[in-house]
Amino acid sequence: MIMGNSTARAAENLVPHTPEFTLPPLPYAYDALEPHIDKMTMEIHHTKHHQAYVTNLNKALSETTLHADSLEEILSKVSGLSPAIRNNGGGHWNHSFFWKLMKPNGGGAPAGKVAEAINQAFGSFADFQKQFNEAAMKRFGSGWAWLLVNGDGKLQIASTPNQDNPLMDVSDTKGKPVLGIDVWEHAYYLKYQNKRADYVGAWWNLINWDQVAANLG
Ligand code: MN3
Repeated sequence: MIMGNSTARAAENLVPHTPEFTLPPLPYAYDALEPHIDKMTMEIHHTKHHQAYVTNLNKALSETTLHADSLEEILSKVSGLSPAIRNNGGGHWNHSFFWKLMKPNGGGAPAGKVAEAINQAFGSFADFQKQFNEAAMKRFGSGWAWLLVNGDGKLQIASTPNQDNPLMDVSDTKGKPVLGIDVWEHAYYLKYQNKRADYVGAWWNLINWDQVAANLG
């Protein structure tokens, strides 16, 4: 659950209200994911792009009388809310999720229950990677590719446009994300330019499989 800090808004005595969200710190240094993702990309992505989603989400929420206890709750009913809440709420959730999925010296193949679940759903880790890479490559323009647990409790690969995600009621594929990759150009252009496939390929060297296991629950 991504909880906001409700102190500031509570102090304004606004009822009903939603939490005020803040930029979470990265769990590693900006240069920690080199050479796969460069320091400047990480710094701009976190301090400019992600910060802007947080700032604009809080602004959009301040213009409503919405009451929600968490970002997940907001995303679950985003069809009835403004495009600004959809785009920036998705942006804040997706990036908060994404940073934790990576770590220095990550990657390799998953073990334990993640490996079992992937093998059961996709046949092998190699087949899973192939299908996930296809989802990441076929997303036209900006968006995300996901591994999620769907409503039937099964692992599934999907992609969403812009900052949408499977937690949103507007998503074609709904469920609980366990792994995801940002394929917006801002995630890779400084180092990889138009070569999205090279970025996606390098990203596999960073996966924090312990976090994926925690997401799987
Ligand atoms: Mn991004």
